[in-house]
Amino acid sequence: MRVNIEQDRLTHELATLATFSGVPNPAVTRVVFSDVDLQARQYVKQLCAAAGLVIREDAAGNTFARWIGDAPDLAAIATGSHIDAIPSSGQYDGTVGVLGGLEAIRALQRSGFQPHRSIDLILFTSEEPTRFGVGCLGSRLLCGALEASSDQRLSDKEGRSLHDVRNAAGFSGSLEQVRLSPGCYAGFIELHIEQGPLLERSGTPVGIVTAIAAPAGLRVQIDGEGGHAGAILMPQRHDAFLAAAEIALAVEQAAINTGAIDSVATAGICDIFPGAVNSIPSHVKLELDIRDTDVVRRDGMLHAVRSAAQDIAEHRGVKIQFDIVNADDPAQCDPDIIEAIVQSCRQHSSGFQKMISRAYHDSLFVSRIAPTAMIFIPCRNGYSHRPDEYSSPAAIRDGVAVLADALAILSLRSG
Ligand code: HGY
Ligand code: MN
Ligand code: MN
Repeated sequence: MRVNIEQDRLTHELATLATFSGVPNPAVTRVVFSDVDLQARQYVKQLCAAAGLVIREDAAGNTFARWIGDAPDLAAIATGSHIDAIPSSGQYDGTVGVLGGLEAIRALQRSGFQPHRSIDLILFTSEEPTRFGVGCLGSRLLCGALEASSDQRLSDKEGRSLHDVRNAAGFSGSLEQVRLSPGCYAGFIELHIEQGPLLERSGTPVGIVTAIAAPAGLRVQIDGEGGHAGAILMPQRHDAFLAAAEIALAVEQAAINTGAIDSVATAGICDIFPGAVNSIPSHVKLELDIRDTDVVRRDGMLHAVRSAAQDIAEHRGVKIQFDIVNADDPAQCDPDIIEAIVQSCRQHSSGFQKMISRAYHDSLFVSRIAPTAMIFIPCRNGYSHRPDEYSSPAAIRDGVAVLADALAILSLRSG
């Protein structure tokens, strides 16, 4: 199938979506259920409606836009990603998979293709951990990796529960209804920027993801003793921030000590209380991100960091509370879905390389209820989660074309 991707239209739509942001362009901040997120959702739904797709939203805000096939009772095929964006990030993370997925559907429509299995475009709620501390909120709920009781358990920095925030955003109903059963989809493909430099370095237009690394998120609360920065002498101090600093260095060391290049660990959030230059930090909240393609190595890093923290607590005379927010298994992508993407690359005589994803994605959880794989496209210097994140219109066009034909291949597969 030779589909024709309307590159300029898609470029314009991505640029328009980027204007729904809490910070000035080119940076994007779009926290889930914020006003700009709701405006962005509205914009995407308008585009889906204009393409004649049938739209439904679940109680968590996952949004499904369906192109009904001539076998509506067969399990559908789906594509999609997220539009929420971490503070001061870029315009392409997630959005390429949502608007690119829509353009893939529109290109198939324009080509006269008639889907057998229906094709869904999914906008997953809250892929980023920014507001509620855990990533992939919507896809976790869809596959049952997050229980409905998280509705009251999860809250944002203002102490507002997920329940209250999502209801205020117009998403009511029980989270019990969100869960989808295995087999609900016959295949899922997510198009996403690589968020790494490999494809650009090798000059390869398409990455086919075979596995997604295992992420873990931790929240560490450190209680020391505060006091006057001038009056309290060094031997008397129990400085919560210095304990946090040692923990951050232990996190880095844990990743280096595995000896594996796939082990990564980051201390991305450090909130100091009271946060005055002349007051010794009495309390610190540290948030850690630890990942590996190998779950045994990942758990070894968690153990190493936890035991280092115990030593630090002892010799600094502080109290340390460790909470594991999430420690997820890695995902293996489905060989049949991978094969459909390979077939599509061949149809487009597009070069491809198979690779793992070190970033997590909604595919990590969709893979628990549907055969799943991902298409990566190059991004400049591998930059992501920063304002200069960029993927060229041509790279996006090529990724969307491969996605379109892979969806067509899967849609025509009978039961
Ligand atoms: O952090 C991640 O891997 C994803 O970009 N949220
Ligand atoms: Mn991201
Ligand atoms: Mn993403």
